[in-house]
Amino acid sequence: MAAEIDASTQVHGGRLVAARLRAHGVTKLFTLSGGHLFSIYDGCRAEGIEIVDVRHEQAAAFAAEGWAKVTRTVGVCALTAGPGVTNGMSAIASASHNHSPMLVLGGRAPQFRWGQGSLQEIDHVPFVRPLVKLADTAVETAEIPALVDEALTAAITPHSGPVFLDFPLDQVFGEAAEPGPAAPLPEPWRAPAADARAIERAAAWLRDAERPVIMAGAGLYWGRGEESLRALAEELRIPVFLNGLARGCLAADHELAFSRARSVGLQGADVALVIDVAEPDRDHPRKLAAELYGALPATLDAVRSSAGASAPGAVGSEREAWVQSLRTTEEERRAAEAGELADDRAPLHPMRVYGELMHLLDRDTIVIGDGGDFVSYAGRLIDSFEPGCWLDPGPLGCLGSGFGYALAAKLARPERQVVLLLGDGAFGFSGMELDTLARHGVAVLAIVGNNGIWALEKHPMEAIYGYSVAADLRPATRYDQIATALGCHGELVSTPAELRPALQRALECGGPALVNVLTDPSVAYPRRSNLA
Ligand SMILES: Cc1ncc(C[n+]2csc(CCOP(=O)(O)OP(=O)(O)O)c2C)c(N)n1
Ligand SMILES: [Mg+2]
Repeated sequence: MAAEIDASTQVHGGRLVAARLRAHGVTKLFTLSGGHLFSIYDGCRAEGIEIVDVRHEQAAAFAAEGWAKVTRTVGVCALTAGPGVTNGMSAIASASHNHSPMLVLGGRAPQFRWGQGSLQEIDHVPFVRPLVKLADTAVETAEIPALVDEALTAAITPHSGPVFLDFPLDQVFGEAAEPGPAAPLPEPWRAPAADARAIERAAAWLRDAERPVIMAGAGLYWGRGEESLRALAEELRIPVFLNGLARGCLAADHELAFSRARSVGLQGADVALVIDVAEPDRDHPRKLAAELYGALPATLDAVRSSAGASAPGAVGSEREAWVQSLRTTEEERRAAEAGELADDRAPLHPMRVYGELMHLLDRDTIVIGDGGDFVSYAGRLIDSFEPGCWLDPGPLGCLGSGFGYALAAKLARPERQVVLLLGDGAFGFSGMELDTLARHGVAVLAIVGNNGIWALEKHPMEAIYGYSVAADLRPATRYDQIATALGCHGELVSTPAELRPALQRALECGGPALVNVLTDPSVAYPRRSNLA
């Protein structure tokens, strides 16, 4: 239980940081040790914020992003001055692309001798600022609480994203009075709907369409629009396609949820309702009939009632034929996957890995992808049934995010299965975090698709040049032995028959586990473009 601070007591800056985090509901701080952060640690200890220490700052920062993705609250990490912050840059960029609300606390060399070359002295703010919604330095101990409030508010305000504060050593170890209670953070998803005329226009388009679709991305998830989306889709009988973080906002087995029929659906549609994080001043590839900028639940509810869809005959009979035609396509394409899902080659076809795994996943399993082709297959095959159950790196596509995401996901949802899908190349970026999982007893199941190559690069390079360079790894590396050396359960799988029992043992072992599956390097994911 945290000791109360009375307003007249002087406390150190680290305690001020932690008290504010605690007041706003933060329960975990992801970090890697550095003397510049000691007073923040001391404050977290006093305030009852759990400190989760990792083996590389990129994992701390990706864990903060992962926490945000799973909980839709701000994820927080503390990175030591200089190299700690520079090591977190990829995750900050990733959070920026994904609109993940995340607060990065940086250590900083002391202010009283700034410019004299203190250890780890570098001004972070200029290179962090282009990637974040707010980047600032706490130049006075007393201003720390207000700065933390401002940063958390900025992170959560749409479009949500990362924010950065750094704390000069002398200021964060110095003392000031605690300023009293914090104002609650905003809840932007409760804000009013978009402009009523735009809503009527959109509603009319959707009601009168013959072949409407809804396409939604991460913005649907951040905006907590899933319930309103389902009600709208059901009342107007509109097929729904979801990508990225929006997956699971409509369960994959809902009669209006489609994935394999997406290209057919988008090409055949006469009206599309696109829900995402479009910026008002961004050019759109196609002319828009109506633009709706408002809170998602209120806006989608208003579109639904304005369309008056519950009135008998409000939606034309062509609508059912459209839904049925997409269902036929969806089922045909799913049926066509059956052969590869049961492929019995050894080393395994990546599809077979998912053919087995699918039978072992719960409806609310959180699946995390970090890799190339191995994860592309997962993206095609793994169905999500609840929001926040599919985490991939997003548009920045940064390899190495998976262990941080998985650590945070399991800490945020300890009662659920968390499965981390890794390419063997991807494993190398943060494989030492197996040690973090073991030390903190975090029962993530990692599955390595071990093809001994950087497949997503090797196959395209060969297609273009007839040869490849810098695209090979050691074949059959024993990542399972690395796992056991670091205190986790490890399994090697060389044949399809071994796979399901190995996965079962790994899921039942009660702790972190890695299943190292040897996969066929000759299999290339059938993709239309590589870099677009
Ligand atoms: C940090 C980072 N470095 C490099 C890349 C480029 N890249 C994208 S996929 C890929 C290959 C991944 O290989 P692996 O994880 O083994 O998966 P595979 O394609 O073999 O299934 C590479 C190198 C990237 N996206 N991110
Ligand atoms: Mg590989």
